[in-house]
Amino acid sequence: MSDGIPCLWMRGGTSKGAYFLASDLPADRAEIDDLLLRIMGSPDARQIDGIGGADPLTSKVAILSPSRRDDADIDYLFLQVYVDRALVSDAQGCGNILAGVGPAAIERGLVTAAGDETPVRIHMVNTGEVATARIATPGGRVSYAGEARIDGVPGHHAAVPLMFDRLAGSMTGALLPTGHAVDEIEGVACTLIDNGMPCVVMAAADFGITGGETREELEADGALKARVEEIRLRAGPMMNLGDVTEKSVPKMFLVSPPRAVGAIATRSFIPHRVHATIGVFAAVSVATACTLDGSPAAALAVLPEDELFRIEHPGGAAEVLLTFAPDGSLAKAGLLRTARKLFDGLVFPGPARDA
Ligand code: NQM
Repeated sequence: MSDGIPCLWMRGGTSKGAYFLASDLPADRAEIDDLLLRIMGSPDARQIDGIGGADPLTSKVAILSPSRRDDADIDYLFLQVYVDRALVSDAQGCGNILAGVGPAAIERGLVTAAGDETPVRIHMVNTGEVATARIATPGGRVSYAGEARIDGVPGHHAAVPLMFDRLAGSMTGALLPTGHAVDEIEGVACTLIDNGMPCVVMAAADFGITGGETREELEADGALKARVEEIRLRAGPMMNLGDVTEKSVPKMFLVSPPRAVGAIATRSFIPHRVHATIGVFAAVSVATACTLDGSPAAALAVLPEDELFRIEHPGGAAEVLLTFAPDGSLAKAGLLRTARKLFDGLVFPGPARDA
């Protein structure tokens, strides 16, 4: 490993991470975790001796391999490398980093470009679901240039539409793991929902805030963070996630009426830092909560006339497409992202950490 490990450093949606081929990494998971901590520079609040960006949103890893499944081209394992703890977790997926998986798979020759646009079917190993990403490949090469823009990312880039068939119960076994659209925890009405990401959706007003606060203001509010965490620890076992003390799920959402043309405004704890924008699967889960009678989200939401739910977040809004079957059940979900190759090279892990 002293010769370096091939690594693509990419922006996926509103996150950033290191993309590896599984064949370039050790087979053993404990060895991978140790290597990734040394590559990203964790544990250290500044990740100064590694390539991590000192924020959970820029300390992410995708590991790619050819899929053996008939319905997928690529297997994508997502790993969250904690910034200030020696912890690497596969206990959640990531739809933002997912946006870079199709381009990375084509760049690395795992998928052959086919025409101006190449569909890549991605098996998300963390949850078992399959996503289809459509990648711009004019002339047989990935193009990152285009006219699509997503809030939270400056400029315009090639569109990476992501479509999902079945996300319900991705980690908890059911869309509503408790069987209810609303449960009361510590006196707060909560929707415990999993449409791709386990989330707890609550009204910001129940916490005495407007829901329009900045990331910094929310992170500085120790009493608020403690109350949200107390509810999260109670919600985890109710959502079949067990003890979530050491887990990055469920994500905690404080929602309020939309400020602009959106369906609802959100602020999310993921779970200890506040998201600068919003997670992809989390946005799908919150959009779904907006459609559930009794949910605190439904009470505040302005439902769109078409199927495009604009979920407002601190950096603007994410557009979630939800399509429903004639019986009212959710048929498909989708989201537009962009991605960009930032750096392609060899990464050199730091020295073995002291025992
Ligand atoms: O919910 C951050 C991100 C995410 C996850 C997090 C994500 C998703 O924005 O699909 O994308 O919630 O930890 O990268």
